[in-house]
Amino acid sequence: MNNVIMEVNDEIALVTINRPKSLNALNSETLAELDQCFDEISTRKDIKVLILTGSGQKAFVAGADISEMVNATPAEGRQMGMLAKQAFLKLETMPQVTIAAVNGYALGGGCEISMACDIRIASDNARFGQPETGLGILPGFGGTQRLARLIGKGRAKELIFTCDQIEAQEAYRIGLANKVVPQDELIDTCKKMAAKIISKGSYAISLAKEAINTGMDTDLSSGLTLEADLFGLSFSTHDKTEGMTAFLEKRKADLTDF
Ligand code: DAK
Repeated sequence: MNNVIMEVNDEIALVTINRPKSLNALNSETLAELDQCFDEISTRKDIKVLILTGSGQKAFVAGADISEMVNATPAEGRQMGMLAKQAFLKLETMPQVTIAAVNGYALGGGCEISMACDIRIASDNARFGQPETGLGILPGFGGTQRLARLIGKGRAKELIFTCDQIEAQEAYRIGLANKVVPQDELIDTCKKMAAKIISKGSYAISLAKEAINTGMDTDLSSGLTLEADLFGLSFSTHDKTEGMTAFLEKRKADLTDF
């Protein structure tokens, strides 16, 4: 791969978008590589958490690649949109937990790919924004949908209509970032959170993720039914027997299902 680097250690895949000269802007080649990378990770049992970041100290991802979009035809634009939709949905629905390590600008498609992750940890220099309407387009990699779901309709509309960039602390205040840390602690903080998540029941976490994701897009009653179904399914696992027995025997549980 030319633009994406993946390293796997301790059941964590660190995926770095590596186009620092254009602030890690997403072109079609990078989207295709990410799609391939997410496909691989989603089938690997030896990976429990994916951490997604950008290379360098300045940007996570500064959006879709404007130099590629400027002359694109509507058909090419649609093709790019479908590629991103496919890759982002894989990221959002994979059984692994996904953490965006937002190490600088997360603009347009950058903000959008971070929102397809389960959790966003921001460095103190991170800036989030949806500048698309200033370019005469609207967010097209899920921004109008995921931003409103994460921070509410009113705030999402304000960010999208004004193109304002917000700093990491403001992103934290409105619930877009889960945590803000100094830049030199960003990856370690993500890895520590990943290790804590890995120490829990990975299969149960994947079911909880599915219940939350699907439940957010449905009515409460259907969401609660799905939760009950998946809760019942968790009673069939080794981890459920081991987790509860270990508690009663006052020992640490050895949870292995995934
Ligand atoms: N695309 C291409 N190149 C980019 C880029 C981008 N998004 N962002 C930065 N670069 C390049 C700059 O052109 C510059 O290249 P050189 O001049 O050195 O060759 C280099 O990265 C460094 O950037 P700056 O010199 O501008 O650095 P500054 O510190 O001055 O400014 C900045 C940093 C992040 C504030 C600024 O670069 C900036 O405003 N960047 C653009 C942000 C932006 O508007 N992003 C695009 C949002 S639109 C679609 C669906 C969705 C989308 C597209 C299609 N379909 C359904 C088809 C998504 C669209 C977007 O994401």
